[in-house]
Amino acid sequence: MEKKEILAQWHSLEKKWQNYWSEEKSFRATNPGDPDHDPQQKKFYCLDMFPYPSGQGLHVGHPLGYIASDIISRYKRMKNCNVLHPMGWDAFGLPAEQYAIQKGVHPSISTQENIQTFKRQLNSMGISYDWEREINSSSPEYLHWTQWIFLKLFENDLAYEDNADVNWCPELGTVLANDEIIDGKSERGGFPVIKKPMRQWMLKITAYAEKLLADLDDLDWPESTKEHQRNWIGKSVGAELSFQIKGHDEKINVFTTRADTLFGVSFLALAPEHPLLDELSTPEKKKEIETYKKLSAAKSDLQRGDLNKNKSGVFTGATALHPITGKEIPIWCADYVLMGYGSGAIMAVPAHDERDLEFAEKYSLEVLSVNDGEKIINSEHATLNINGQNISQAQKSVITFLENEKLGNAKTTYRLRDWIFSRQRYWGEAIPILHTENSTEKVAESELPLTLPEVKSYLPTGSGESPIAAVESWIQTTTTDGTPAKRESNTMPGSAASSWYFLRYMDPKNKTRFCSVEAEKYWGQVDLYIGGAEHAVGHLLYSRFWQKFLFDQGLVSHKEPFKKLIHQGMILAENGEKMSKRKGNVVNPDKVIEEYGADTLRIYEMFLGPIEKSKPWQTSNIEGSYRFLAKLWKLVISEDGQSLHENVVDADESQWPEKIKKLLHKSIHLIEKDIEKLSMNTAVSKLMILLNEATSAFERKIPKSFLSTYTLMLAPFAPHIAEEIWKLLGNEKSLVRENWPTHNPKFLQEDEIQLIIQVNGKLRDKILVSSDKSEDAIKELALNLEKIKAFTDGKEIKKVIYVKNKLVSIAV
Ligand code: ANZ
Repeated sequence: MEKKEILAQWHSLEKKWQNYWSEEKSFRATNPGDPDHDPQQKKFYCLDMFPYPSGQGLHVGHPLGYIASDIISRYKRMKNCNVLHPMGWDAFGLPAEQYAIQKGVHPSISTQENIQTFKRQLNSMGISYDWEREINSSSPEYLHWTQWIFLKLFENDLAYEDNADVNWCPELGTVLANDEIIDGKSERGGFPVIKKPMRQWMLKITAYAEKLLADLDDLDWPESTKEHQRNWIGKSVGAELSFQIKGHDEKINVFTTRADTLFGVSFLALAPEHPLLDELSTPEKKKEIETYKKLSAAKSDLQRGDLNKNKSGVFTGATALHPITGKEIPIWCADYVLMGYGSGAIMAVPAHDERDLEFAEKYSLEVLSVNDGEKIINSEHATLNINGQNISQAQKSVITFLENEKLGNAKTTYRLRDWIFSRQRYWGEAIPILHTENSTEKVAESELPLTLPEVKSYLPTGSGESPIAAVESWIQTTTTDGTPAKRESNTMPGSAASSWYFLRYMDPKNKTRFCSVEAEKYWGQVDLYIGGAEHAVGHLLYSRFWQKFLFDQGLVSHKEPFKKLIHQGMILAENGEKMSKRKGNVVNPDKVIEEYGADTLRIYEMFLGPIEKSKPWQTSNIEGSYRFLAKLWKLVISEDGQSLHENVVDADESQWPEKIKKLLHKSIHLIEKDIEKLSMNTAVSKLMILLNEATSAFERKIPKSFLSTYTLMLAPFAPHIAEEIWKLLGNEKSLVRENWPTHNPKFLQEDEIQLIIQVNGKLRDKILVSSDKSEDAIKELALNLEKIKAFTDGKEIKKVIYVKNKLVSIAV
């Protein structure tokens, strides 16, 4: 058979099985209450991060995670689980809006087209989604509940308006969340981002800082992702204390994690946005400070903080008094101090803080050492003496002193900021809020979903208002009691819908609740969540927050949404570069399927290497995966592809060579373990070895009994070919819910085991013994070894210990 003919056969059977699965609803998950629901089955909820349906369609990088989660889903169905494996669309967002701006096409229309492409591509790979549960985050049925959850947050004072400094991207005409900014530039487009005070909706995620931190410990997530979240939450335990400003009534509050260094303070530094700055700076310094403030406003927090290698600042002309010694301390303004952290002011201790030292050296400020690395020095005054204490003792002493003198107190801060939840854009969920002259009120729940008005231009106004602000007929309304009101014109950010979509899949068509109580109870947590590591903070933190909030409201039954998480690596171009449209090095899965078949694509992507690793695509290596499947095909299927090959013979397991029985049972067991731990590359390799060994051991006469089991094992990986072989083997039903083969443990035992022989704890010999030997026989054997006798002859044997399958230890 030529490759061309094989592919023609494969392509037609791919279509056939894809249609069959779709018509038979083969991948349908059942909810309690469904007529065909089986309460005996275990549930398994396997979720892929839902994609943004971009105009480019899928590239070969997307399926890496999708294929892996599909393999485990198909496998779990064969293990008799009720598998929820859904897919949907994160359909709001900037690209569709930008496309609308350029082409004048309504975002919902271009998004619909893209969704069709994505769906066609996913189906062409045989991904086993339950399409009855498909969701689209921009649909009224879905956004209804996004808005509803927002209202719950609002009712619980977790959504509020604030005039805070925000990250404003003039180019995009919108504010951005911290996690949407990379190195001071917008993640999308790479445009400059500046600080600007604006009215925004905020979600009080900081109220959940401690829970978000504490509950990380129990999650089966990559340690690096948990660490990322811990750092993002950034808990710091320390103290807050105040310094009197000389000649003023006001005090400056600082936050420090090093209260023990209080005697080493040589200056105070205020963030340029600090509210006391204008008031305390002396007249001759005002101009310089104004200029400095403008300079810092153009920098991102990262440029000011972590990336800042050249610290700068301006002396305010004012001084403060040391709370213990009364010494005069200069007050500076420096932009390495961030307004959004602690109190926006620091006590600087150059001897023990690198940033402060850099600054002190630049501006010739005092550097006073107050510890020798272990013990406190130079820290004595009439009211407090901490010399000789260790650092943590000293911290406690200072904090106790401050608390007694009402100068300060212990304090814990978090780096985590509240979530800026409004966007001045068109294509997002309307925020269901009304503004009357004197109040801010929720839109009545009965008015949800609140859909967007049609607009002529999708362009942001640039003044910080969404284009919908101009649609008077939509904006002007009344409250339920008839008071004139204006609708909120800001929309929600992209990460709103993705913060709860995993709940909607549990009961996607529910019209009265985001999902029914029973469905949520039944599906509970996502058992396995697969998606990119770029979501390590943003999405994964926001969705944990919403889930925790819903949990506290008694609306869901688990406080964490995702039990186990895996990040798939990236597929790079052949030269190791990132695949990008701009570089023209994107490999399209449609083409790969066309040339090699869907199952080859699946096998190849899994065979590339560990799922978590990033790895280059190598078109030349696809041949290897193709040859594996083609070899099987030619071996067991007739030339015309319509029946089994005459090589396939009737012979039951008792007639197989012993070697193959062993290998098969071992492979069933090990592939099962591989799938469970998502080690798909090693599973594929075991399937390849098994086929090779069997082909030669059976001398190309493959018994049906072997082929049946092998086909079932292949099914999660190469489902189209497996279904076809299964059918030609004479089975009437699809193998989707056929049982995964069981292995016979008898065949797992190794024939021989290696044992270490020790005399008085020292290794003296190694032997191979047959695994069925008794303990006594093994001890006897060990004592009679020549090498051992050399150490035991003429001595009294005190003890012989046998540690099963490991060692014999002799004491003399
Ligand atoms: C005195 C001191 C002495 C400090 C010393 C450190 C070392 P983490 O651990 O990250 O929470 N700090 C406080 N507020 C700040 C702000 N708004 N912008 C920039 N820096 C700020 O860091 C806490 C430390 O960071 C605080 O403790 C303070 O400097 C500084 F040997 O106070 B420290």
